[in-house]
Amino acid sequence: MAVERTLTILKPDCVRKNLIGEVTKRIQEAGFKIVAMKMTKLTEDTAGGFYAVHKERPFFGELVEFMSSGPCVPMILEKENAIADFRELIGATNPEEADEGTIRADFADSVGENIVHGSDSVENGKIEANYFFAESEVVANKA
Ligand code: FUP
Repeated sequence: MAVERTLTILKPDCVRKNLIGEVTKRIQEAGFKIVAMKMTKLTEDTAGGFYAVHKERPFFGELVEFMSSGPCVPMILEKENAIADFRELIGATNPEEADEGTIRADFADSVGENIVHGSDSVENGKIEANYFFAESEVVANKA
């Protein structure tokens, strides 16, 4: 299996609930290497740009408001089969549909406030990683 990268964001609800440590621990214990990480607060423009694909959807306004409501923690994660494995770790977008033991099933309140983002393809992962990180902020994590 190929080594892939995925972009995750520990969303503002994750930060507000003091779950940065718990969620990061689960990510690392599942075998993902963190190769870039920062804390930042998105503006409505940067949140809207990130989710531009959803801009015609009825939930777009709330999504932008939520994603810019407080600090978040984007990370680039590296692992074999990272895209699919990470989406398995976090569970379905709607926490009510997420498998037991997944991050969203355990911690998310709703489909809108669902704790973490995970890229849905290698190609989108690259675009999303570039959205948050300069090449100089990405390290080769050999740990
Ligand atoms: P995911 O890939 O699991 O992050 O899900 P999507 O790309 O489909 O959706 C991105 C974000 O839009 C979700 F994390 C939350 C928000 N959303 C809603 O608020 N309502 C919906 O019905 C679908 C998505």
